Parts: sequence; structure tokens; C-alpha cells
Amino acid sequence: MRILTAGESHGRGLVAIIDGMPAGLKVKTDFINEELRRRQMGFGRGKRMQIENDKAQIISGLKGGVTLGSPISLLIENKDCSIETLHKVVSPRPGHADLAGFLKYGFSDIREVLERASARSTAATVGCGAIAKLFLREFKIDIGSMVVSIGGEVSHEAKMDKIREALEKNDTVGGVFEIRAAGVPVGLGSYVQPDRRLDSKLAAALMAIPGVKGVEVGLGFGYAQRFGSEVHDPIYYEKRKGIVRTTNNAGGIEGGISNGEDIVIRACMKPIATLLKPLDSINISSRRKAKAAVERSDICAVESAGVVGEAAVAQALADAFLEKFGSDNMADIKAAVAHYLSRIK
Ligand code: EPS
Repeated sequence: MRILTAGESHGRGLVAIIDGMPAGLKVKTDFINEELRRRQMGFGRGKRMQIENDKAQIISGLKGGVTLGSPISLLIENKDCSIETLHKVVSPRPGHADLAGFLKYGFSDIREVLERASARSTAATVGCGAIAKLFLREFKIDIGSMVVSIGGEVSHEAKMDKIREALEKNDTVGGVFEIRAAGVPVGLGSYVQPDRRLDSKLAAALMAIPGVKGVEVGLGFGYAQRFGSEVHDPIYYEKRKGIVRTTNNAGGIEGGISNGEDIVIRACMKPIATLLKPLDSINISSRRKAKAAVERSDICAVESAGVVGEAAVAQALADAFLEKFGSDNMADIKAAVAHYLSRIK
């Protein structure tokens, strides 16, 4: 499965093409729109989320609401499509793509960087992820997310207080979100090539979300602090249940292959780079000292990033699933899965 997205933050809209979805999958636009709505929620989002009401239009790949096996294309229109009239941006924001993008592409206005670097593009990711989720649901694989911490705080009240504090101080705050995929069968991914490892695919998918600076699977960095005997998940056999594990430090992946336990993966999102009380920067033309640009933005978007993370994980899992079980049509894939599950019983 291959996915490409396009679109600027204040252009006409976002576009995505999903190539490689099998024929025979029912696609409900309502579900895609519900996922798009979830991405827009969360305490700390900025004013743009009050302007937009993201809805997906499916332009190709379906007949009667069922996939044809041909590329599926999605369009999400922007209500704010002011790209041609928006002011010039002259001072790069530390932490944003502004500086490196400006130098790399040889632009004369930093806006030409931020329009595509913007996290607005994650609406397209979520649209594609929703279709991947619908596919995975046919095999009883469910994906959810939660916010683990905000600015180092873990209780609900303290997390909300941290966002309020950032709001009052004209600052921003990041955090950690966790994605859990339940019902994933043993055998997705492989150790035979680095790029076929499931953890490598999942980490790449999550690292591709704007603002994500770290990813860990299962116990993650916690592995480095313990002995092997304390962290590896013992293997048991029970007549009724078959092969069982009583712990899941591996986060559902061993040797780059799903092991049948829930896949648990966490990502850290840095605080958003646009600060209402801006940091030191330079004027990009004169190179003289200046304060960084201030643009409309969010205070905290970790909850939304979790929804985007679900979509990224859904895409990577669907891709690995299709690699294992074939990709032409749902009936063939279901037969392949049934055969495989009875073999490994
Ligand atoms: C976003 C849309 C953007 C930002 C935000 C996420 O819209 P605007 O720039 O018009 O306010 O709110 O993007 C960023 C945080 C960023 O750094 O670009 C969205 O749709 O999620």
C-alpha cells in the first residue's frame, strides 16, 4: 500500500491518494468524518479549529461505497484558503521547519515553507488512516490512543493545569501519547530485512508526524535500566487459550514481528514552535536580530497528535497485513487469514 498526500495549510484543501487497498471493502464516509472531527478536538487547540469543519470527499476508488481495488483519492477542503493574500513571514521560529526549509528551497518568504510544513497536513493522514482502520476492523483489529503526560504531568487535573499555565504564560507545551492496537495476529512484519521490521515501520510512521521527537515500543527506554530476567515476557501454554504471555514489555513486537499481544507504542511531541511570546531569532533578509514570527497556532495538540498517531499506526499495520495476506480482494484475504490462523493454532 502506498499513500501520498498534498496540500498547503491555507491552500484550497488537502488531497490524499491511497494505492493498494483491496477490492470489496465497505468505506463509510461518516466514519472518516468522525475521525477528522476527533483530530480537531482537545483542550489547547487554536482558533483555526473553530474555522474548519473537516469533511472528506471521496473522489475515486469506490462504487456504491465499496472499494474497487483502484486508487482511492480523498479531498478535504480548507475553509481558510487565504494563501495568496497572507502576510510575508520574515523571522524563522526556533523549532519549526522555517529556517532549514527557507535555506534549502531558496524562497524569499518563510510562508512558502510553513504552508506545507504545517500540521494541517495531518488531516489528510487521519483521512487515510480512517480507511486503514476500516480495513483492520474487518479482522477485529482496533486502534486507540491516550495522552500519557503533558509537560511531565500525568494526572488529568495536572495535565489540564499545565495547558492552562502555558496559555496564561503565552507559551506552549508538549507531551507523550500512547497508541494501542488490539487484535493484531502473530506474524506481521519480519526480521529478514531492516525495512520489513514492524517496529521500524511503526516508528517511521510516528516519527513522520510533525512535532514528534521520540518513539518507544513497549517498555522502550525502560529496557536500558533493568536485567534481562526482569523484562523479557515469559512464554506459557494453556490448553484452552494456547500460547500465552502474562506480561507485555515487548509491546507486542519481538524480532520485528507482531507476537499476538497488544501493540503498545508511545511517542513524544515537542511543544508547538509558534510562541505568542517569541524567542530570539533573526530577520532572514538582513540577518539582524529579531523576535521569531508569531502566527495563529495551538497551545497544546498532544491529544490530536494521538488521533494522528492512531492513523499512522493504522496505515503501517494495514500495509504489513496486506504484505502477509495478499492485497487483491477482501474475500481472498479473509480466506488466507482463516487458513493461517488454523495452521498456527
Ligand atoms: C493545524 C492548522 C494550522 C495550525 C496548526 C495545526 O492552522 P493555522 O496555521 O491556520 O492556525 O493551527 O499547525 C501548526 C501547529 C503548525 O505549526 O503549523 C491543523 O489543522 O491541525
